[in-house]
Amino acid sequence: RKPQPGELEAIETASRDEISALQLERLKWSVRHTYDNVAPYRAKCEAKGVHPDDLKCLADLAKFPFMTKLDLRDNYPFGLFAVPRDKVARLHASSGTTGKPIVVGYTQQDIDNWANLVARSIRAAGGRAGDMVHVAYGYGMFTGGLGAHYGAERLGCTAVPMSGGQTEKQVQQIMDFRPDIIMVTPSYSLVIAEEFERLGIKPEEISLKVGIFGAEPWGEGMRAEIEKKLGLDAIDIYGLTEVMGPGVACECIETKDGPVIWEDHFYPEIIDPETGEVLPDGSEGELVFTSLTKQAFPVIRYRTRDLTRLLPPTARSFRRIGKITGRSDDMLIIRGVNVFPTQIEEQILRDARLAGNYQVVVTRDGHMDNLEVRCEVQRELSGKLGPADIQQIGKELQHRIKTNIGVSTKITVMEFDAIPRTQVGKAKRVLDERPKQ
Ligand code: ADP
Ligand code: K
Repeated sequence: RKPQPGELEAIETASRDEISALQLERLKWSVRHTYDNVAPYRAKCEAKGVHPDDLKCLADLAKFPFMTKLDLRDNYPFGLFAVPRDKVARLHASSGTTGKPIVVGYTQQDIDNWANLVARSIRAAGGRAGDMVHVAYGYGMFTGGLGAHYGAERLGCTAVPMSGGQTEKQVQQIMDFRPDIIMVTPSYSLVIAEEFERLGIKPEEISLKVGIFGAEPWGEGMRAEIEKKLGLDAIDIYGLTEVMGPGVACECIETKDGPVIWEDHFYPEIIDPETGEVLPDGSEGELVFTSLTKQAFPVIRYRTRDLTRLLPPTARSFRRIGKITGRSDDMLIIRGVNVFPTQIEEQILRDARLAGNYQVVVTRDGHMDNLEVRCEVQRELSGKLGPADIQQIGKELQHRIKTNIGVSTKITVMEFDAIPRTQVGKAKRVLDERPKQ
């Protein structure tokens, strides 16, 4: 399934000089476009004393201000869009740090580029026109489902919009339709694999040849396990809503050595998360992206908070990213869904019966992450509520978190003062008890 000569786009095997020249030309356009059309971005540039004319070479980008999730939150919902609302063909959303999600938009051309890049990603993973692609990423406001779907169709594949959940039906359908490719979170792929095991179906009886896995970190151990249990090649795809969605970078089947960044559309930098200084390729730091072609929602130096390294080109002329080793903020990824402790806090505080002290405990049960929220009733209610009241409080909180953040939780409502207080410094809100990758 290694791509044959002629199957790749010319830019995928271009020289580094050609790539840099294209990047500079597009970068100038993108910075100018954002400066001219996004008032909050222009204000940031003015405050820093930089202007699009200052961009003469790629390295000049380091003079420009960063964009962060906070900028998206402050300009909710459409304040950072660079085109009029009626030119926006699609909206998607992802978790913000608080109750309000962050919202991104795409013009028809943005959707088109995205479909092309996901098609390129599926091809890098070994997919070809005519293959059947079972999409088990969630559809809806998340970018995963529709992003994968449009890319599969663009490559000329048969897209199966299964979405997440209903594991028995997933397995039944894979057996009946015989897809070649599955696109899903790595953790859920193992749940599907276990259902196959339970039914006594062997890896060699499963039609899948390639799995394209993303939305959460996973390591080489997990790759080996997925490949063995499902009898396929497991490929890593990376992306984030703010920058586009899945397909910002994707591994190639012939090397499986880290996602290749589609550098003709996204310019990467690695920075020191403390100082903001740009670090040389190979150093570990925070990944920063600048979009080079996006019209509706351009990002200039967007801080992903993902910690990783930039690696030299191998299977393609573009650079790669190493495994994501962590985050420079407190975002948790639970079954592919981004969750901030502050979002949980907000839902707890909406119930006047609950005190503000809480703890979020993340554990791994088999392959799936579980989130437990421990909270306390107010001092004056402590010891006075019966089990039915306690249960009701928990049920309501669980429902609010599910509807507002999109993640299932186990809720433990405790008496006042049951969660240990820290005497010094910040409260320890998150206990991450998952084994290290
Ligand atoms: P997606 O649907 O691609 O997960 P989100 O915006 O919901 O998009 O989440 C993006 C975040 O998910 C990234 O910043 C990163 O932390 C994580 N992520 C996405 N893909 C990967 C991957 N292949 N490996 C590790 N982390 C990933
Ligand atoms: K995610």
